[in-house]
Order: sequence, then C-alpha cells, then structure tokens
Amino acid sequence: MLKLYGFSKVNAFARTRTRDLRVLWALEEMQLPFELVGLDHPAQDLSTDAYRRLNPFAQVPSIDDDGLVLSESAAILIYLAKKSRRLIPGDLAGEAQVVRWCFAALTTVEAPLQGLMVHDWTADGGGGKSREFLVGWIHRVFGNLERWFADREYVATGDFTIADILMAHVLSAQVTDETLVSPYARLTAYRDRCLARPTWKTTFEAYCERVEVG
Ligand SMILES: N[C@@H](CCC(=O)N[C@@H](CS)C(=O)NCC(=O)O)C(=O)O
Repeated sequence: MLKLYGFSKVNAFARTRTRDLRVLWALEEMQLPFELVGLDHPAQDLSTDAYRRLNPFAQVPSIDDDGLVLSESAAILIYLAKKSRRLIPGDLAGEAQVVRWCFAALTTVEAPLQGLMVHDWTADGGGGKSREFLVGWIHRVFGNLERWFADREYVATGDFTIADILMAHVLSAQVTDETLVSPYARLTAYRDRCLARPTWKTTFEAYCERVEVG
C-alpha cells in the first residue's frame, strides 16, 4: 500500500500551506488508495534517522510505495501521474510540456514568492531595497504568466494536469499578500478555477480537520 508522509501537527503559519497538500490533492484526483502517516513537526518527527532515509532534507512530503521511496513534491506527482495514467498525457511531447510546467511552478514562480515570504518573516518591516527587488521580480513573473493565460485554460495542456496542481498551490500557498496577484485577472481566474475543483475542496477540508496547530 502506498504510504504518504504528511503533517499531523505544524505551526499556525504553515498549516494550510504545506506541500503535502499537493500530493493529497493529486491522490484525490487520481482516486489512488493510500495510507497517511502523520508527522508531528514540533515533536521532531521529521528529524529521526528513519525519516531521513525517506527524505534527505527531513521535510514533508515523502512517499513509500511498496519500497519505492520518493521525496520532492513534483517528483512524487510525476511518479503518481505516470503510475495512474491520470493528469499527464501518454505521449512524450505532452508529457514534456507537463514536466516543463512542473519545473516552472517550483522554480521560476515559487522562488521569488518564497524569497518574499522569508524576507517578510525576517526583515522586521525593514529591508526596503531587497523587498522592492523581490516584489518587482514577482510582478515580472506574474505579468508573463498573465500573457501565457491569454488563450489557455490550463497551464501545460488543454486539460487539467499535475502541473496545474503545483502551479495553483504555489499561487495560493506562497502568496501571502493577495494584492500581489489581484492585478492579474487571467492569472487569478486560472488559480481560482483550479481551486474550485471539488477534489481540492475535499482535500483541503480533510486536511484542516486532521492537522493540528503546534
Ligand atoms: N522542494 C521540496 C520542499 C519541501 C518543503 O519545504 N517542505 C516543508 C513543508 S511545506 C517542510 O517539511 N518543512 C519543515 C522543515 O524544513 O523543518 C518539495 O517540493 O517537496
């Protein structure tokens, strides 16, 4: 049976934003059976030797699929999509587009958003110039995505894929200031279209019910 290692307890800021949600959402879309192993972050459950054998960075998420161990949310989603033959095209060209946009979500888009988040945690309201740089970087990325969505419903192909799970999650969980994204009507509509899927609502509600603040 596929085991997913996700949070059972995590701090209040991270709760509702954590990357195990990407895998939980994908599993809900794919209707794959799994067993959830809940980890308590404040109790140091991620820092054991046993867990580091699954995830060398001592982070969530990880999976163990009958001995096949994987970490990194994008790698896990690509594996699950190929295993279930869901949310990824079967042809090489279509698969390449999905992989391209999985990388884009977690590098080109997530990096400046995470940079700003970390800046705002640590700068105590100061750091004007570096904040200005990060905000400008985010607007450049969002402006380019807005152009990309001029004639597209989903990011990688004509259908909803795992790249949309990653992109929509990044555009919600990593955006702490909605005014950053609200000027981009097509981008916002795209994100909200993905998050309106019943599979996301089911996933998010179950997570909120289960995961404790600590
Ligand atoms: N690149 C990794 C990042 C994983 C990651 O940052 N996980 C966070 C939760 S969202 C974590 O486990 N943080 C706990 C820690 O670093 O102590 C992925 O996409 O899976």
